[in-house]
Amino acid sequence: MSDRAYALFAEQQQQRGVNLDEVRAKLKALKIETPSWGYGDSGTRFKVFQKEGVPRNPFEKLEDAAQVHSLTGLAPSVAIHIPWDKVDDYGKLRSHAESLNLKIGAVNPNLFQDDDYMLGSVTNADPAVRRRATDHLLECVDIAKETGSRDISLWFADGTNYPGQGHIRKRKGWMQEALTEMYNALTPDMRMLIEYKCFEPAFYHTDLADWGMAYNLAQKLGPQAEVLVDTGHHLPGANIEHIVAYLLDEKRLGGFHFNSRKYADDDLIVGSVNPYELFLIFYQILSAGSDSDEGVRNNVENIAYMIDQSHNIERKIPAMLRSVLNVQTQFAKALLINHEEVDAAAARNDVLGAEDAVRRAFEFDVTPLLHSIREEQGLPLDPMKAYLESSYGNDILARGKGGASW
Ligand code: PSV
Ligand code: MN
Repeated sequence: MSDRAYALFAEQQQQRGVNLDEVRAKLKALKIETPSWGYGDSGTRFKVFQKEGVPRNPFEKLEDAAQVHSLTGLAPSVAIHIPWDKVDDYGKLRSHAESLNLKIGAVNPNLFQDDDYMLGSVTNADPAVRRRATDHLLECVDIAKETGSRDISLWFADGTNYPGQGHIRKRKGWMQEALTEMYNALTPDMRMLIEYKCFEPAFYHTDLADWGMAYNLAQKLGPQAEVLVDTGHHLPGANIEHIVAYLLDEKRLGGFHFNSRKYADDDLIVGSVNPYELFLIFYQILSAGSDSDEGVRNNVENIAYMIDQSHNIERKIPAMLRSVLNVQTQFAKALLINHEEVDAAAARNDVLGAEDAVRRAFEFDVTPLLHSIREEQGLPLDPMKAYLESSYGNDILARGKGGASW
């Protein structure tokens, strides 16, 4: 892509009233956290395919994540899942991350893979199981202190498969009890991000099934509790950007787990199925970024953008590269929306004009802009090509098969 292509792009955008300095600054500030489990072997309930070269431990997961960051400049932190990433010395894991120019990001407690949790973790009718689950949450707060992580992301598989199997209201109380204990253990700079999901693995009811339940709980807990929106966790047809706008207005949008879905929680590469949805999510966020309420603007500044995907058949590192690049592309397009133009059309009840002002931004080719930003940052213009031409993918084959699952 030539300087000429960028010059043409810049001229076109300036004519539309887009402030390109601001666009460039926002693009350079975009940070997307990748999940350690996205580098490991994963699959469906039918089969986990084992791949050659998959990291064998959390240290190697960080090394793979460092490739994604060094080629894109977009992914400086890595979320961990405990016990998948359990190590004897978290200080050592943190130093390893730092030596790779990375940080450890959100700590994710795992309360869904132990036989004790079959009928629930923090909502189990057995107080001993609830105690065990709550202790794991507290353990994760301690780990976050050692790794220097701000966020602890909570997702519960808790739910029931049949009417009558569990007492829904009692379980609601137990959930609140456990999270209150955890909340009280947070240091003032930490956040608790509460994730919801409509179903799976429970098929009748899920204790935290939607954003309203997560929001209600966050409100009861206090200002350090916020809602995490996993884009794959809604019933078909849900308007995710509306949920995003609502939570932002309430100053409770903690972050995202980005991925794509066609049917349920498919965990496919973000932007591969519905890039327009991703663009519209960013439209809501950018519009809140200039809100007159300082609290809303602060919320926008503190959103944690994270990937949460399961690469079942595709190679892990290129899949993660594609994911962060897709997010960057849709973010760049959303930055081209002229909000004044949209608002003016809406104010004169020009429905089609308003829709056009939003959609037009999506239709621009942002490649010259992204190339120009990467050039300025000393990054390869095409990070995917650079990775495929590097020897890294071949070098890691020496790890053999049978690496970490998740
Ligand atoms: C559950 O489906 C989820 O979205 C949660 O965020 C988990 O922590 C993650 O996927 C990995 O299972
Ligand atoms: Mn998730």
